[in-house]
Amino acid sequence: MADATRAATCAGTDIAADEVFTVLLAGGRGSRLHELTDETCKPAVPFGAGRIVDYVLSSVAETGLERLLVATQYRPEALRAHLQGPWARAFADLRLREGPGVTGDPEGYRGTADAVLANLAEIDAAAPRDVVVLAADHVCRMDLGAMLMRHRAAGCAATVAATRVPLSQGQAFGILRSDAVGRVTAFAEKPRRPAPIPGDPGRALASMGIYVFRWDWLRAALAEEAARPGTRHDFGHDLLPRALAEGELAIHDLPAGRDGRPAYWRDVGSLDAYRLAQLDLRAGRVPRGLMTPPAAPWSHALAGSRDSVILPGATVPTSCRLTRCIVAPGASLPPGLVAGEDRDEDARWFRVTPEGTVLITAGMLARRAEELPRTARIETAAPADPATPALAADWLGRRAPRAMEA
Ligand code: ADQ
Ligand code: ADP
Repeated sequence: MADATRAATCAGTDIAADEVFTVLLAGGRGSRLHELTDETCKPAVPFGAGRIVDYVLSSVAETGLERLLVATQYRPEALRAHLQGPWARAFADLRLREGPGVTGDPEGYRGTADAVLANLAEIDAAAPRDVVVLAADHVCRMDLGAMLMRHRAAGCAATVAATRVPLSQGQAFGILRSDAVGRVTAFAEKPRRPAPIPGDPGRALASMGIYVFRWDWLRAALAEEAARPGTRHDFGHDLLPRALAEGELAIHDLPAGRDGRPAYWRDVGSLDAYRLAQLDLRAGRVPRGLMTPPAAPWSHALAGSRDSVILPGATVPTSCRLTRCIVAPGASLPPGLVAGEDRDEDARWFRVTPEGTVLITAGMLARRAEELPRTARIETAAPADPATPALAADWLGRRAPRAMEA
């Protein structure tokens, strides 16, 4: 352990990279993205010129965490191709593990914790001191080195990353309270009535779904949880409350991050959050890492539709007028289509969220075909398969090629 010539350390820390094992939870269906996840898991849904998962992968790679296990379950095909393509060389040890749901077991994984339990022997063989568990569906740039340092300094078995969200959105998250020294004192998973931050009535302190666990603790806790009647096999519902009850849960507060980076974090699990985060990216409000996707150049194609998002492989004539729309890959809009101005009319054909985001897919257009003028395709949009930007190739090029285990 003391051999200074041996171990690579996590960026900005003195923590040896080989003491840490990272598990990326990438298996969820993402049902609140509706038709966008009909054919692919949420992490592989396009975002900017890349895919949602590029953000978390960038954070992991930039921190120098080289041992990564990606746990998948629902429709992993596009994710697998993406990992085997642009990302294959970013990690020394990248494993893609398909959950039982993929291989035909109707029960599939039971919850997020089960995705780790299912790979317990493999993680154990790597003998890590700490395990980082991350959700694959967040848009943020996260300094995981700072979080690991915080975890070690706090000395708890578990550390959860937290950020502030508008109180009105608190129901969608695990909501925390912490004391002056950064111990979590209360936690409720998706509470019906989220508690505001003391002294900050408009906001709640939310779990970002990013955790660091001491492996010896997590291994034992997973085994005990698996046998507990009534468990949901879930980090938010079961493992965090367990750590809290044992007085073993510390908080890593994102805005207090060591390096003063702007704190931007969005769970893009709903159509509204997804559309708004894409607009933030276009407006330059999303901090970029070395390998995060840039805004999609084609997303600017439509003058007068600045609050709409055209996904790669969609076709939108310039004569269309779109307001708050998401145009899905493969959708080919007829000239002159107006959408997003009359909710009731839109709702007859398209999906409209309560907040007013309109999702337009090829299937929805087909249902409406009778009524719409038939036209030739006008190509305004882009490559069918979004790729991680050239910058990434450049950065990755500095590393030796490595084969990925599949
Ligand atoms: P949610 O975002 O609702 O809440 P969930 O959707 O269950 O959590 O899953 C998180 C991640 O795990 C996603 O990336 C999902 O794709 C993946 N996943 C889900 N089930 C899986 C399985 N069986 N196998 C592999 N991967 C799986 C969580 C926390 C909250 C917190 C929010 C922050 O529970 O406390 O506030 O994240 O977004
Ligand atoms: P603002 O008042 O800055 O225009 P909001 O009222 O939407 O924006 O949000 C207040 C703060 O909460 C901002 O710092 C914003 O970045 C953050 N925020 C908004 N929505 C979310 C979200 N879903 N998740 C995390 N942080 C959010």
